[in-house]
Amino acid sequence: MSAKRVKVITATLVLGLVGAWTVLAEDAAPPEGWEAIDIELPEPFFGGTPIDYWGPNLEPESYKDRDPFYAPPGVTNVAIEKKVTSSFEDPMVGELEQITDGDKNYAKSSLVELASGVQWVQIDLEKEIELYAILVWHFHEGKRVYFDIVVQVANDPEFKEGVTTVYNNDHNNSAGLGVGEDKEYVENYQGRLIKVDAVKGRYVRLYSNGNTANELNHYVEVEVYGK
Ligand SMILES: [Ca+2]
Ligand SMILES: [Ca+2]
Repeated sequence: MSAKRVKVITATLVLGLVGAWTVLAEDAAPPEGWEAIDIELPEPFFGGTPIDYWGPNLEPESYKDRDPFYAPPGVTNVAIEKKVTSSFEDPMVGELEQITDGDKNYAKSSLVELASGVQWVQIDLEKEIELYAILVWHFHEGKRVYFDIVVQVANDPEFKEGVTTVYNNDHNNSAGLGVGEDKEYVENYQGRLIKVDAVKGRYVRLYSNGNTANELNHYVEVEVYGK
């Protein structure tokens, strides 16, 4: 075997090992004792028109299943059936209580529609809870991107004091809540899982500011994982 060929083989092996190591590092084991949390997904919607939108801040669309979500034992969806309030109390379609009713279907009968502009919905978890994720479905009957998604946790129902922002993809501060560096994303039936680093709070507030199809704001369901 020529010296050159040996070099090529060696280089290939090294690259292969580095590649395998990188995959292992990305799939780093969760903290000891944490469990994969069961998430019930709705039926996907097939069809609709392709999305005609690009932004420098848009995450490439993923067609894969989401990686398992790990959390300490006992973490469940603590938002189910909890009271929802909003900057727009009388939705144009649906009722606010549908945001935590467990129904995540894409159909219009499962949709809550709020007015245009910056609007928020807020879930009262009834007591301070340690949070590990917030999972939101805005809309999944077709492809859309929702703008200025900001998610905050606080013990103050007015969100004036002790506010922790756990997601903000408003890069130009058009919602006026500060500049965020999270990504925009195309909605789908898997919802958006926002990991939260054991932040404690009683209230979760989610902002948005229209979408690629119209200026309105929508929710199908919000789940909050904590204990
Ligand atoms: Ca619902
Ligand atoms: Ca913006």
